[in-house]
This record gives sequence, structure tokens and C-alpha cells, in this order.
Amino acid sequence: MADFSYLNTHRAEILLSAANKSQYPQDDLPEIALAGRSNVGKSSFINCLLGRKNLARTSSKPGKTQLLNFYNIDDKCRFVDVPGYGYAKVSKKERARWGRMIEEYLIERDNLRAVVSLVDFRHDPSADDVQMYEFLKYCGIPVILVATKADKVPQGKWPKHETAVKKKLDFDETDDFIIFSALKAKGVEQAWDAVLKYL
Ligand SMILES: Nc1nc2c(ncn2[C@@H]2O[C@H](COP(=O)(O)OP(=O)(O)OP(=O)(O)O)[C@@H](O)[C@H]2O)c(=O)[nH]1
Ligand SMILES: [Mg+2]
Repeated sequence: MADFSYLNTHRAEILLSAANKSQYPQDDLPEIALAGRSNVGKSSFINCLLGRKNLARTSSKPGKTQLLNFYNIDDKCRFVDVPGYGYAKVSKKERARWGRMIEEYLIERDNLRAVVSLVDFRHDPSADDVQMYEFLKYCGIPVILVATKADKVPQGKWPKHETAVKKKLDFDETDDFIIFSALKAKGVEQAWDAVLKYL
């Protein structure tokens, strides 16, 4: 069992990109996956937690990440950046491929410890967000809900937005709820606390 009190988060690198399980890393290191709509800030979340500018590729163009990207952290655990959903300009066929790829990972991956589910704090969660959260709950996968882009919501409105997000998701209060901003590096400590709990 690795000692996570000495996790060197600066020792991080992209390990590999995978389209299916035959390409996943073959060991038993614990993994935390990132899920959320295209452009919600998954890659930015990874960069922010690892204190890196552009380790995980970010883009203002949605739908950039098409494969499961595995990031090695200090040879002790991994972040898995999952391609975003809800991007309109994707063919039916692509969408189906995406669905199979995600389900294969979420359902069959023994290494998976928890999913960081990202939603945009500015808006009510979309139907896709609700479906993803329900799917994770159905699978019994622990969820760390991260409400991102909080820098774009005035702080006085945070309680109102938090209530709206939780209501729409039928949020399970035993899951973590973290108000986050990659831009302001806000919520980083809480996010790490939540992640480490599952490693
Ligand atoms: N203001 C603000 N912008 C953010 C934040 N997080 C991400 N962004 C911006 O949102 C855009 C998308 O961020 P990404 O991290 O690439 O989003 P993603 O979820 O990885 O997107 P895909 O890989 O396409 O699924 C970029 O322009 C980021 O700079 C945040 O906390 N605040
Ligand atoms: Mg991305």
C-alpha cells in the first residue's frame, strides 16, 4: 500500500491515452476519473491540482479530448481524464463509440476509486449532467461533485447556486460538494482532501 501522506504531486506526467481496456495500464494503482461536459474544465482541474500550466491539454474549443488520458502521479496513483460529453457537433456514431468507451471504463475498471464529476457552477446542471450523476450513483461509484468556474459567480450568490445544483442532481449529501475555480485556484485543498480520502 502506497503512503499517500508523501504524495509528490509535482512528479506527474501523461502516461498513455487509451480507447479501450486492452490499452489501460496493467497494474493495481488507484485511479480517480474526471467526468463532465465538454469544456466544463476537467483538464484545467487536473492542471490546477498538480500545479501545472498545461500538463493536461486545455482548449477553448470543446471536444478536444477524445481518448481516456491516464496521468501518473508520483508512481502511486493516477488521474484519468475522460472525454467530455454534451458536445453538439458530434455524429451519432461518435457519440455511441464515446458511450461504450466510458461505460467500459466506469463499469469494468477495478482500479477506479472515485469519479470527480464536474458541473458548471453558473448554470443548472444539464440533462447530460443529471444522467451522468445518476449513472455513477447507480453503479455505486463514489462521487466528488466539483462545481467549477466559481470565479464567474459573485460570492453572494454561491448558496443559491449550490442549492440549485444539488436540487437538480438530487444530490446525495454523503458525496463531497466542492466549489472550485481553476482560474483562482480556489477549492484545491478541499479537492485534494476529497481525492486522498479515496486513495
Ligand atoms: N473562468 C474560468 N475558466 C475556466 C475554469 N476552468 C476552465 N476554464 C476555461 O474553460 C475552457 C475549457 O477548459 P478545459 O479544462 O479545456 O475543459 P475540458 O472539460 O477539459 O474540455 P474537453 O477536454 O473539451 O472535454 C478553457 O478555456 C479554460 O481556460 C475556471 O475555473 N474558471
Ligand atoms: Mg479536456
